Amino acid sequence: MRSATRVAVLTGAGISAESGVPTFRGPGGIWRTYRAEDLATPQAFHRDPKLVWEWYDWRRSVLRTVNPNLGHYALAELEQKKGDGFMLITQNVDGLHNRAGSQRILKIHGDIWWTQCSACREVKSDHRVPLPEIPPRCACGGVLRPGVVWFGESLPERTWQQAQEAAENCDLMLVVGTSAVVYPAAGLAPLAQRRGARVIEINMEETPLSGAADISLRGPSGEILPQLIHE
Ligand code: BJW
Ligand code: ZN
Repeated sequence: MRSATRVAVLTGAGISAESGVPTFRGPGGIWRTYRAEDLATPQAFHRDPKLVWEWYDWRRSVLRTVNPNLGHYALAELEQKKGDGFMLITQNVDGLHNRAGSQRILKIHGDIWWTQCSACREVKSDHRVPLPEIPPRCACGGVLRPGVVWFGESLPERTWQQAQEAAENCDLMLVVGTSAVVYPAAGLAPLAQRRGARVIEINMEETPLSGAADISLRGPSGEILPQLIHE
């Protein structure tokens, strides 16, 4: 941690768990109650945009009541220490890394506070909770969609390219709070390792990545990250 000059960090839902944001898989996970195919695919949105937006509107209302935790703050501090050699790649759409002060962020699955017009493709920030109209509409008359990446969709091209570059060029990668089952994000740590980086995993549980990681730290990221960064 001390000697690394190029640090890439990949985060997943687990880093926000201690803030009170539900994860997707595991106990209390979103996909235990809801089917991903009904809510997080382009087909689901095409079928029932109102249902999908009601779900996102509800998640946005929950996110309004939570705050970043010590794990998010520790990563913002690490960015201060490492400067341009730091990159945070997040699968999270919750905006908590921004609120903790991180700036060098690649949001590979988008942001729940963005909307994208299905007609003119314009992406905008929209923090209204609840939305005044569901589904919300663009000034051009088109239906807006949440600015997130659903199953079967490609990741935002430029952002994904930058994430791959960060993984290829880092000497240390931290992988925090992700089940490491969703691709292509789950391929970033193996990519970094093939290019010679050390990988440290921080997770409450074992994941498909644990065996290959150089170090696997088991526990809550809100406790482990501040310790790692302040040692
Ligand atoms: C803690 C903790 C604490 C708890 N401290 N830790 C078969 C094989 C390979 C790939 C595929 C396949 N079939 C289909 C695919 C592709 C698919 C995929 O990967 N599916 C797999 C699930 C099988 N991927 C895609 O479709 C992607 N696109 C793509 O591949 O494009 C190319 C393509 C184009 C056309 C056709 C086919 C391919 C897109 C993936 C988009 C994912 N979207 C979501 C929703 C985002 C919007 C929203 O929020 O509504 O992204 S799904 C959801 O999963 C979300 C997350 O970002 C993502 C990853 O989840 P994450 O973050 O890892 O969370 P959890 O809950 O899984 O894990 C939490 C972890 O934290 C656990 O390990 C806990 O132990 C831990 N934890 N508390 C530390 N306090
Ligand atoms: Zn439009």
